[in-house]
Amino acid sequence: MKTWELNIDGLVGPTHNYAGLGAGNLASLAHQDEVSNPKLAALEGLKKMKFCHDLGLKQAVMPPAFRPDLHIARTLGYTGNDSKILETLYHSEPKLLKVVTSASSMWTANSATVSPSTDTIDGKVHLTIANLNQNLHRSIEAPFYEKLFRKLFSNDQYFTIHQSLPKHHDYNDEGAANHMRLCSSYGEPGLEIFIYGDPTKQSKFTPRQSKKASEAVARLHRLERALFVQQHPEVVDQGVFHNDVIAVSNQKTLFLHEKAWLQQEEALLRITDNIDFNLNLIQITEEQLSVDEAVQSYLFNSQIVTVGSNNHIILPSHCEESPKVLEILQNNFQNRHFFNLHQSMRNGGGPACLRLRTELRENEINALHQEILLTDTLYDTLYCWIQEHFRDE
Ligand code: SUG
Repeated sequence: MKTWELNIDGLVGPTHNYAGLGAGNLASLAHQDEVSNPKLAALEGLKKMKFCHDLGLKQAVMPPAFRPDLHIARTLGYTGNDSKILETLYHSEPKLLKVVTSASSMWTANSATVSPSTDTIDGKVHLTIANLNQNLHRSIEAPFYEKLFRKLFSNDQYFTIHQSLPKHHDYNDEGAANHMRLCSSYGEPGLEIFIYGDPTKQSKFTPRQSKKASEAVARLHRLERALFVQQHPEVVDQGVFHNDVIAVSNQKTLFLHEKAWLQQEEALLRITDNIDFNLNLIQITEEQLSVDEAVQSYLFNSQIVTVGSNNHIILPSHCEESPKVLEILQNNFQNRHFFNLHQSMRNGGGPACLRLRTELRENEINALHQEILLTDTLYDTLYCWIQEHFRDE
């Protein structure tokens, strides 16, 4: 049966803003309090989705979480009607106002971890909602995602949805941003790789993904083959707040920086021992591109996708500004596509952050809630809706 890669991108919400809330996320901290343009942000994201759709990939779009989330403010004892609460927060607790208005559900790579049915013992697709426990503004996304995913993947013949892990720092889980998969081709069983951090090894920033959380997700998903790899503590302190800021995989390809993981050589050996095909390893040295330059350009926060027998790489346009990055790309990828995603990038969200991806068989695609699949008509509708209703400042 035909198998597809499905990318589910989050539509940017109309309250998109720069609040400086992303812990360990240098772009978010650097752009705090700048003026945002929600209309442009939504159009930039939509353009990338349309491109993937036109390329012949399966592309879906997730609605933004309802914001401001005044339910949280009420839980914290604020009373009155919505405008009264907003005004009170503005004067007495402006940080909470930023939290409840954040449009952070756009970064769907953090919404969940998904394992395709080819990898699981019971032959079902498993999806675990991320608790996003580390940042308050992101933790309030979990109930939204849970409700949504239960509707989108509502057929329990094919899909098993797991609730988010306990909200305790031992189980910090930020979803697919710290999860990779290698396989010989779509439709073939894969090796799933979970990347976690160790907070006791950090001096500056706390890692977002815990080992216990990764292990729990692998158990819940009943995986045939899973490996656990630790992020290098130094790169976390340099702004690699998720593994997808320094590594990306697709089918046989693993594209990463040499400093991404602790004991990387040993980790790569474990990977090659667990696969039955030749790994296409593209490992970039510090000399070719420093970790700082990788974080600035977001080179590794790209999407590598296969169309027919060709690999395409979808990159943020920041990458075009660096001769070193361009050289790496020219030497390794034939089909390069650059997207201006400046609005999201200023909050630390590149092409890969904006999408949750998985592989689905034809019958699993057909069992999804069909209205989220991008079509030319849905694109036109969303485009007009954004033009008409989103503010530009
Ligand atoms: O969690 N930024 C997000 C960016 C998430 C990127 N996702 C992946 N790498 N997969 C975060 O740090 C900033 C919000 C603000 O500052 O207004 C923020 O939440």
